[in-house]
Amino acid sequence: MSKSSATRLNPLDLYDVRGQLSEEERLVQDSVARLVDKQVLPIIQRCFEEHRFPQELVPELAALGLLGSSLHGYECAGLNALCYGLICQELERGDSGIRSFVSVQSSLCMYPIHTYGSEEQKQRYLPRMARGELIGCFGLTEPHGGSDPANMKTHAKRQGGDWVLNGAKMWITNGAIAGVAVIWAMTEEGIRGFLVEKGTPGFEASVIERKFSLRASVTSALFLNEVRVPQANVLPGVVGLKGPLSCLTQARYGIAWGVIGAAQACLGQLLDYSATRTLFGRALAQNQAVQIRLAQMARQITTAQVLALQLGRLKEAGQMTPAQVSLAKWNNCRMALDIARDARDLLGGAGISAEYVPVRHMLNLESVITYEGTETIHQLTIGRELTGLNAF
Ligand code: TGC
Ligand code: FAD
Repeated sequence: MSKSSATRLNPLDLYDVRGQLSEEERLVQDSVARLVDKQVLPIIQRCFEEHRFPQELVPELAALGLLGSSLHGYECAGLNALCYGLICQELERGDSGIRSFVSVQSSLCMYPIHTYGSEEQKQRYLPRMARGELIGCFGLTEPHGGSDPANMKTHAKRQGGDWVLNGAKMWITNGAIAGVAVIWAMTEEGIRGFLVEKGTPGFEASVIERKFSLRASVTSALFLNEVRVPQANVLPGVVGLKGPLSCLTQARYGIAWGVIGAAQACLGQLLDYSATRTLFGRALAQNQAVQIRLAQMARQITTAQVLALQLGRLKEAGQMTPAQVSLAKWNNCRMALDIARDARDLLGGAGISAEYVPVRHMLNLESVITYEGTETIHQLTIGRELTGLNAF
């Protein structure tokens, strides 16, 4: 006997997280969901196949206020932490590459300029970035090892009133399409942030080709060879590793929400597929072994949603800590990757086809679980929090 659909819970939101949202938060979620349904989903698989970031969507993202959405002033929308999370969730339901673009622009470029920049830097960059007229990238990782940014080789030395930068950055989202790069470099005083504009002599970006993951996103290598930057382009408000790490805290928060969207897309498609696929005389979904796997996915998504919701409330109250963010980034990325892989399997041969979303999400999530701190880095961060002992 089947249960009437009227009495059933939303399978992608079993604990009614949406019911916890304010009217404004629901409006933001709905408007981003519409954008994803109308403009992202129809083109994204082809973009992935063609290894192309759909840059034509940037004005649409900007028009909805999604760039620097939680910043105040400078033409930014000033939305709350839950809105930022919901934006990431809906965008990543479309593709991790689109969410990546927004994460980098908002949390990794606009946030440091807003938080650590001079008034002149804020005026010069933020409104154009909010309008999508200027794209940013964030250069922290270096070719010799991204997990340990304290061991940075890229350096900047004072020369007269300027700074001269030398070094290289690797795996940089948006790098080759960015008009401005936030480059973190070692100085005599410690790590500092430099705003390096496209076209500055000695500064080059090259696209990393042949990726199996995040193919609808631009990933680049950056090269700095005697790049001269004026003092006016140094972020005055922070010195030390806490500068870039505080930006990562913002972006990791968004990822903890974003990957829920990828997992929901996989489960949603799998529920439809398993209801109509008939094997051994009954729907695939009518097998106990299959229902257990579906239930497991719903449990994991629900747990991730509740975790993200509480993290958002802590953030809104100004109480969120980096270790709490690490737990959510680790848990939710692992959850989404496991679900994407299992959904791919339950689609059988169809699971490897571009007609279905899980394999694309699965491949993307291999990057998402690696960037912004690998799973191991977040586990060790929790370990340090629990024991007080640094095992890095
Ligand atoms: P540690 O001693 O822990 O900290 C150094 C200083 O930083 C402070 N701090 C933080 N501040 C703000 N937010 C955080 N999350 C912070 N974590 C630490 C800390 O208090 C200290 O301050 P102070 O004043 O005492 O100096 O540093 P450590 O060298 O032991 O490193 C810790 C570790 C391993 C956790 C850190 O290096 C790390 O997170 N490594 C992973 C690197 C990473 O995540 N890279 C990401 C690159 S960007 C990217 O991937 C973008 S993908 C974008 C996309 O496409 O979406
Ligand atoms: P490594 O640091 O060399 O790590 C290799 C392995 O060793 C990992 O499994 C790691 O978990 C493990 N490991 C490291 N330390 C320990 C330890 N102490 N104990 C046990 N295991 C350990 N970076 C940016 O700065 N800006 C960007 O915009 C950006 N975008 C990215 C986009 C994509 C698509 C990708 C894939 C990466 C991006 N990154 C970016 C880089 C990303 O942050 C790094 O890849 C990540 O931090 C890991 O660094 P790594 O690749 O050098 O691996």
